[in-house]
Amino acid sequence: MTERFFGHIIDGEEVPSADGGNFEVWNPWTQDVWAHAAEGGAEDAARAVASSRRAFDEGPWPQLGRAERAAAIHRLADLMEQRADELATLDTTNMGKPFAQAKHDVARSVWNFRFFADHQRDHRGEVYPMDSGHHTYSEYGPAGVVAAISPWNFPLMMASWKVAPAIAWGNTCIIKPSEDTPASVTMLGRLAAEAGLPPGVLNVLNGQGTPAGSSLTGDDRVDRVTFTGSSATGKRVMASAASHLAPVSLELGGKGANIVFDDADLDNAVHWAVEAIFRNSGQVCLAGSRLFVGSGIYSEFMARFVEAAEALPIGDPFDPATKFSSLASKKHFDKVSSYLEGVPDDGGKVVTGGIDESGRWLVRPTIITGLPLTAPAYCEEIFGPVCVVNRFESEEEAVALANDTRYGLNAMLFTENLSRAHRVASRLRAGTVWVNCFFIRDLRTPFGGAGDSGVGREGGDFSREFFTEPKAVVMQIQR
Ligand code: TXE
Repeated sequence: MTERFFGHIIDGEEVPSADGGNFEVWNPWTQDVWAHAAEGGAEDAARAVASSRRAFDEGPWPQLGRAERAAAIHRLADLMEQRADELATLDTTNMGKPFAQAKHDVARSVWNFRFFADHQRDHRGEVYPMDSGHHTYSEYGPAGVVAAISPWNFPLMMASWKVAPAIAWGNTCIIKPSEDTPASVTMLGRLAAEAGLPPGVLNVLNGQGTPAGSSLTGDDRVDRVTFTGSSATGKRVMASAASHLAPVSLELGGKGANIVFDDADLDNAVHWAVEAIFRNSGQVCLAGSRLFVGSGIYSEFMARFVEAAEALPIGDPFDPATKFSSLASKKHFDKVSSYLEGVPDDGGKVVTGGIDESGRWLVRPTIITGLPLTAPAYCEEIFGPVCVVNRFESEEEAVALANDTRYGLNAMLFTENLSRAHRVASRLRAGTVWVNCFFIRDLRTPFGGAGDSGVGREGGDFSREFFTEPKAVVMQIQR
């Protein structure tokens, strides 16, 4: 047993599993077990839900004034800021992302808490004057107990997207981080207790999807289920929540289209094409993994894109020079590798990259051309540093190619033609479209996807809709 241990955080205390079970936590760069975490079972899940239920039903959290609740969440954000290096170290060690990116993720997580704390504090309701001599106003009360299930690609940040709006709106929350990355979210639970959040407002349950996650989603004391992960698991989560009619918010996978028109600013387009598929080693639901390039610039664009991909500094994620590192786990390395192994048989050409020969769980920045539109590597989410490229002749063809997918999370387009930018953005079937940029997010705006990319939207007022139980109060004004 290593010294480092991540327990569950229940009722403000860090506790082991009821049966004493635990699992190994890996460092994917060194390929060592560097910690253990509590293996949550049905009994632990039930205990966490009971704790959050009590904290909701008996208070004080849901009844606190908005300013007081905001202040408590800002205290948590302050602590996260003070311990940013520690949190980032946990994510880099546990997941393998370059330390500078992990620091950036912590900063964004802090901002999520601050944003939603202030958003609920400052929010305004609506009043509807009625011709009948009444008026109706809306009230947004907390929904109750939220079960949140988060993935491993942005361990702290994805958790913060869920936890921050959930608790800001007066709910209590149990978060189950991915079994691959329990570290930073457990620390978040410790910091919540240190910040003085009442016991049970934020519980952390560690463990596998089944039984830990499924015990949460299927518990009829849970009022909302928010999940980020694979489309296949999302369907199971939705079915489980349906057993007790808990509304779900699902943020699932993607196969983002990136369209570069002939009139694009090439420096900008190449820069973002690289970021869009190789940041976080491509383990991003928003990755621009299908790239479509106008035939007039195809040769020049490809030469520059390949050169930039090959120039990415690869190495130890704690080395400040590193921009690209290993994949997050052996399981994930095997998945990405299996897609690459199928490429030659499907007629694709690996222009650069491929599986690294070092024995690490490393796939180099990979660019593939010539794949048929039905090949698994072309149409399925690989979730790795693998970009499939096609050329197009017309705007019509580019839009058709981009929309030819079961996913609908995001798309990007690069053009200097303003009319085309608006026209194409409007025709793309995607929850977010970036024009001449990538990865920019304003937390007030809707975020989510269509088709296999998910159900619902989060962000700003969209999060309010999900994490509250809106009520209409009808007042008689004239007798
Ligand atoms: O995902 P899972 P995995 C995609 C990506 C990746 C693939 C598999 O393509 O290769 O999913 O990754 C919990 N009830 N994305 O296996 O299974 C699980 O413990 C309740 C896209 O990690 O979806 C973890 O906490 N919970 C993505 C979380 O669900 C369950 C991010 C995600 O696991 C459960 C990650 C169950 N029955 C992967 N089964 C994105 N959208 O960004 C599992 N879990």
